[in-house]
Amino acid sequence: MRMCPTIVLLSIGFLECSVAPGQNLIVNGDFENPDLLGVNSEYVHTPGGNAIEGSWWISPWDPGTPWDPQQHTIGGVGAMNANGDDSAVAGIKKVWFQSIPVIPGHTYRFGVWALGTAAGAGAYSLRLDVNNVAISGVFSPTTPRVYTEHSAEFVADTSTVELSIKNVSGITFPNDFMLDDLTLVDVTPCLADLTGDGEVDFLDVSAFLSAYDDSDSLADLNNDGEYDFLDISVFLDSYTSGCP
Ligand SMILES: [Ca+2]
Ligand SMILES: [Ca+2]
Ligand SMILES: [Ca+2]
Ligand SMILES: [Ca+2]
Repeated sequence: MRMCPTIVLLSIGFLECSVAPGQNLIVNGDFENPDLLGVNSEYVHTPGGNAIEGSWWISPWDPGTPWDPQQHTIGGVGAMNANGDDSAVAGIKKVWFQSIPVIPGHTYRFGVWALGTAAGAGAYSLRLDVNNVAISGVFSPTTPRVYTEHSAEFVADTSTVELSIKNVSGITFPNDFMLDDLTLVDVTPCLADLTGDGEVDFLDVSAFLSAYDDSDSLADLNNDGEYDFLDISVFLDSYTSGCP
């Protein structure tokens, strides 16, 4: 996300401040980086492939054979393979985790595409956590060998969040799955985008000032029926942080 300095709005007010919509904040969430950048796990890394319970390897960068030749990224080749942990601590062991800077108060969507070699809870029982707190229920596949997306939203209350994926069942077999295309996207409603085009720029300033002058409900950004400095404050906050 590109931040618009407050001074731009206050002193000039007419510079465009566009941002890339839907930017993925996870590093190497598609596992296409040959150096396994950003990949962390509490499972055992077994580059040679499946050897023990509670292990992982990333094909094709690790020499181990993947559970399935498919990966999810269009035009890509890499995906993470995991053999689920079957110990008493399966429910707290992170298959994958990464710490990511975020904006407190913003709403984010954490998503993962997963493929199980079987169907049902025995294939995988994945849960999405933020700072070790569950933000989702437990996801299992209904069909073997098909990538399915699972996701959940949360509001950040810290400036860095640790995202993690846990396989909570503790089952030994089959419990073999693949992960690909992990995403974290800021889905906070963009209040300052009064024109609804996904960007904040002079057109929104103009629309806000005009609606404010007319006591048009469009300018009542805090929804209290009044048109005052509180709405201007909400507009400025949203404008300066830009659209997600
Ligand atoms: Ca991939
Ligand atoms: Ca297993
Ligand atoms: Ca706009
Ligand atoms: Ca108001």
